[in-house]
Amino acid sequence: MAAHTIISYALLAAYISAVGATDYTVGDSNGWTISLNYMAWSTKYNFTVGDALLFNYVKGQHNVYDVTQDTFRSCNATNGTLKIYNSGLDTVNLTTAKEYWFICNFRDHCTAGGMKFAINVSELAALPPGDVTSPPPPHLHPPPPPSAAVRQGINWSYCAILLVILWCVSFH
Ligand SMILES: [Cu+2]
Repeated sequence: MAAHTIISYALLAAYISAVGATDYTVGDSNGWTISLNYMAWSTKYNFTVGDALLFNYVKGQHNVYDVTQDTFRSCNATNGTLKIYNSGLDTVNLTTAKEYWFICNFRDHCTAGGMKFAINVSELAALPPGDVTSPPPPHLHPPPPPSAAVRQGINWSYCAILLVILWCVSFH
């Protein structure tokens, strides 16, 4: 197989791993707690379908309500609650491209404690044109077997150096 084909696959694989699903811990190292600005936290990231939010808190001291926009605004979860999480370590899979609203429904944590935020989850981005060399037609070359680097978890920079050496040997 030509070296440039191998490089194409390596770039494609690297790109896929770069855009892969991400788990975001809400509040980062602070977790889900009062007196943090979660609206500000939520603007730090771009969330896409397949990502997940991890809510980390002491069970019984907080909870997580996935709510409608109206309930998010009012902090009144009498209705407009889509889902409730209260394990203390909750994973919320972002499965749909839409706006999500989350509050804590413990006492005044939503109204006064800052425990509310909204995120806009977008579809997975398409491959940008020109960013990755087109792979060859599938029937001309069989797909490469999983490389040793993938199976053994050797890091990508090591793999890239090997490919550059291979490329140099092939063309020079
Ligand atoms: Cu709370």
